[in-house]
Parts: sequence; C-alpha cells; structure tokens
Amino acid sequence: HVSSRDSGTFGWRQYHELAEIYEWLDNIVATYPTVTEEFSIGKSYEGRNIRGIKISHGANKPGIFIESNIHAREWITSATATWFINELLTSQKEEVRNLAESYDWYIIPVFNVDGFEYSHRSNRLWRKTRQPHATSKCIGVDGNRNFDSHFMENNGASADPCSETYAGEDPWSEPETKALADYLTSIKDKFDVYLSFHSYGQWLLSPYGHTAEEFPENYNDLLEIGAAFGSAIKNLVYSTDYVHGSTASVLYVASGSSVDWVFNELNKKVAYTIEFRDKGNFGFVLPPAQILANCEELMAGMVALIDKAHNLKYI
Ligand code: 0X9
Ligand code: ZN
Repeated sequence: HVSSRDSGTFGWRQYHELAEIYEWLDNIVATYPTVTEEFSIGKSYEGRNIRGIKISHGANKPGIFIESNIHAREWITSATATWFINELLTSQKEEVRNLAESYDWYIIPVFNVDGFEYSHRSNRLWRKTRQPHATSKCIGVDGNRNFDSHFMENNGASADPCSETYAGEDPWSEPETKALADYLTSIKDKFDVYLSFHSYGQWLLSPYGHTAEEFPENYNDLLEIGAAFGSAIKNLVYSTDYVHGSTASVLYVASGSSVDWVFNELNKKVAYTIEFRDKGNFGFVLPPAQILANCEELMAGMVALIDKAHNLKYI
C-alpha cells in the first residue's frame, strides 16, 4: 500500500485512512501557506480532531462550505473532497483558477472521523457516529438526522438506537454535530453556499428533507442550479447522469439533516446534498478505479453550480 509520504501526493487511485488524509493535509498546508489555513471544529466522541482547510486568495470573498463523510462508509466523499482541495491549489485550468480565486473555500474532508476510522478497521459498511447509548447495546447516531431542524418529524428519522437512521435522544447529542453547528454559526457571515458530500445514487438534493409537501420559496432557483449541475456532468465524455430535486420529493423524507439546518437556521439559500457515484452497482463500496471519474464529474458540476448561483446573485 502506497503511502502519501512517498510521492507527496495521493494520486487518487486508492482510498486512504484518516491518518494518511491528515498527513496529506499537513503537507498541503505546509506547501501552500499563503493561501491555506488549517482549522479544527473540535473533537469527536473518541477524541479525534475534526479538521478542515480554508483556501482563500484574499479577504472577504463569498464563502463556500463543504462538509464531507458525515456517513462513515461513504469513502468516495473524502477522496473527492481531497482531490478537489488539490485542484483548487494546483490546477491551471481557467475555470478552476476562477473557482479558487473568486471564493473562500472551507472544506472538511472527513467529518465523522470516528465512524470513518471504524469503517477502515472493523466494519466497512459503518454509517453512524461511535458514541454508545445508555439504553441500548447498539452504537452511534446518524449524524445527518441529529441537527436541530424539524428533528424526528414526519418519520424522517428513527427513534431506535439500533437503526441506521437513529436521530439520537436529542438534537446535538453527538459532539461532532454540535461542534459543526457551533463552528458554522461562528462563521455564518462568511459563507453563502453549503454542500454536503454523500454517496451513493447520483443525485443533487436541495431542501427540504423533512417534508415532500412543502418547498423552499427559492425552489425554482434551486432547480435551475441543479439542472446546470446535471447538464455539465452529462456533457462530460464519461457522460453519466445526476437527478436533481428536493430531498424528500426525489429520495425520501430525511429530518434533522445538516443541509436543512443550514438552510433554515443559518438562512443559507444555496444548500445541497450531493450523492456521488454510483447508481447501485457497487454502492458504498465504489471501486478505487472510479475515484477520478467521480472527481471530474464533481468538478464539472461544481463549476456550473457556482456559475449559476453567481448569475442568480446568491454569490
Ligand atoms: O439519508 C441521508 O442522510 C442521505 N442519503 S445517504 O444514502 N448518503 O445516507 C440523504 C440526505 C439528504 N438530506 C437532506 N438534504 N435533507
Ligand atoms: Zn450519506
């Protein structure tokens, strides 16, 4: 197994565990000290740092926040987030330079650090956090049901600690979600777009997650941005398709998600969940040979998404 130390770069031809990703991040921050800044939002239940990187070419650009790997087994999300960081710092392509230089980027490549580690060591298909419960032998909470926005409404989460979509006893029961919410609140005037990276299914999902009966007042804009994202990906040589729409209307009801909380409570009107490759053939265990194709798709979609959000005056 190839260490990130050997080449100074990942190559993105395999998945990496947390220590390797953090070592790579250290290396990136040391290599690009003038435009990068490392941050930590706090510690996980098991005491790991939840680290992020800010990439900025000057003060007061509109900010874009990316949260990735809230679900442990979705390894393609941190692989893609690290690749994206590297592109922002090294690409010579004009549309990527434009993304890098026109916006302030805040990127957390691995949010659910404990679960991610567990998915590498013990159970490849682990999804939740790793905090035990007083009342059950089952472990962990679905971080993406633990935010305080329409918590547990409309059966969009489970009250059973053994369920994969267990919301937790209360909102913010997990130190990770609390840390993220506090951090996001502290920089709420610094970002306008929020993206949550997931897999799988190839969807671009807007609010709302908690209900399919109501839609945001700017839903038409969110659909227009979603269409731009989808056609940009469709136009690639790889040519695969992404479906867009509100979470609850195209996927299923999901209450207490990070995206809904950021949209409703922090009033960030461009907020999406992106469900990466594939459509179910390999599912969560996406072969490493598909990492780079997924990354290229994300970049094409991202350029179009940001461009459209800019034209619609959100950023
Ligand atoms: O169920 C989820 O949390 C996400 N799907 S996954 O298969 N990656 O677990 C979808 C969450 C979308 N939620 C909102 N945008 N509200
Ligand atoms: Zn997910």
